[in-house]
Amino acid sequence: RFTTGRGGLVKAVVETAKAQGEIYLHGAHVTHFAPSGQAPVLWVSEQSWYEPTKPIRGGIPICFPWFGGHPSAPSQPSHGTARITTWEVTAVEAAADDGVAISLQNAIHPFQVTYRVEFGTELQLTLTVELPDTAPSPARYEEALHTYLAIGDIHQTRIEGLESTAYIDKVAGGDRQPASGEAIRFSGELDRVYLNTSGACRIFDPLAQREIRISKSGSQSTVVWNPWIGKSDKMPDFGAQEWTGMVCVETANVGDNAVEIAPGSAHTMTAKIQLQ
Ligand code: TA6
Repeated sequence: RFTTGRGGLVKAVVETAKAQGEIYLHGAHVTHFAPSGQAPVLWVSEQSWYEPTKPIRGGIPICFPWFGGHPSAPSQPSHGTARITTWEVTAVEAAADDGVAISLQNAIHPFQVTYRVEFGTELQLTLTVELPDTAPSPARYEEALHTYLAIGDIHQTRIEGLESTAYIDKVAGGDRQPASGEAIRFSGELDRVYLNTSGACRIFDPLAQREIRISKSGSQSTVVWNPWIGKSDKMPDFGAQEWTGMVCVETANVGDNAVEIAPGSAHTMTAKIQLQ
C-alpha cells in the first residue's frame, strides 16, 4: 500500500510475507523502519516538525550538498537543502526478502540526485549524485545519511568499528584527534567526524538487548553524535530526556572526504542497516 500524507509526507506501509512494517518518507527522508516483530530501528523526536521547509528531527535526513553550516553563506540552511526540498517519487517496486524499494529524484543545482530506499528485513539506502555533462567544470559536495538510531539507554550503549580511525572532535572545537583504540562510549555530548574509514560499525544496545550493524560503500566518513542533555534542551524540536534514547551514526563523505565529480560522471554512496 502506498499512501501520501500531509506536507509531502509519504507513508509506505509494507505488508509482505516476511517484512511487515512501515517506512515514512518526508521529502526522501525515511523516518520509520520496524521489521516485523521488532521495535523501531530509527528514532524520531516527539517534538519534531513535519513542515516541508523544516527538517524532521529523526529518521534519516539527507545532508547534501554541504554538511553542517554552509562554507561561505551562513544564512543557508544547516546540512544543505536536500532534506527540506520535495523529491519526486519515481518508482515503487518489489525488492529482496519480499520487501519494497522506493526510488526518488531531485535536482539540486548543479547536480541530479537519485535516492533508493530498499526496505526488507534490513534497510538499504543508495544515494547517487550525477553532474550533467553540460556542467562547465567539476563540482564538489558533501553528503551524509544523518541516521538517528533508537536505543534503550545512551549510558549503556557502545559503538565498535571506529577504534583505529582518527577523528575530528567537534565538541573540542574541531580538534583532530588520533584513533582512540577503544569502543565509543558516552558520558556527555559527543560529536565526532571519523575520516578515511570505510568499515562497518556495530552499535550495541544492552538495554534493548540488540545490536545494529551499519555497513557502507562509497563512503569515507562516519559521523557519531549524541547531544546529551545540555544541547538537546536548547533544541525546540527535541523533547526533554529524549537524548538518552538516541544516537546518530551517519554514513557520509564530509570535510577532507568531500566528493568531487567531473561533468558527465556520478558517485554512489550506500548504507545498509541490519539488526543482528
Ligand atoms: O551530525 C552531527 C551534527 O552535525 C551536530 O553537530 C548537530 O548540529 C547535528 O548534526 C544536528 O544538526 P541539525 O542541523 O539537524 O540540528
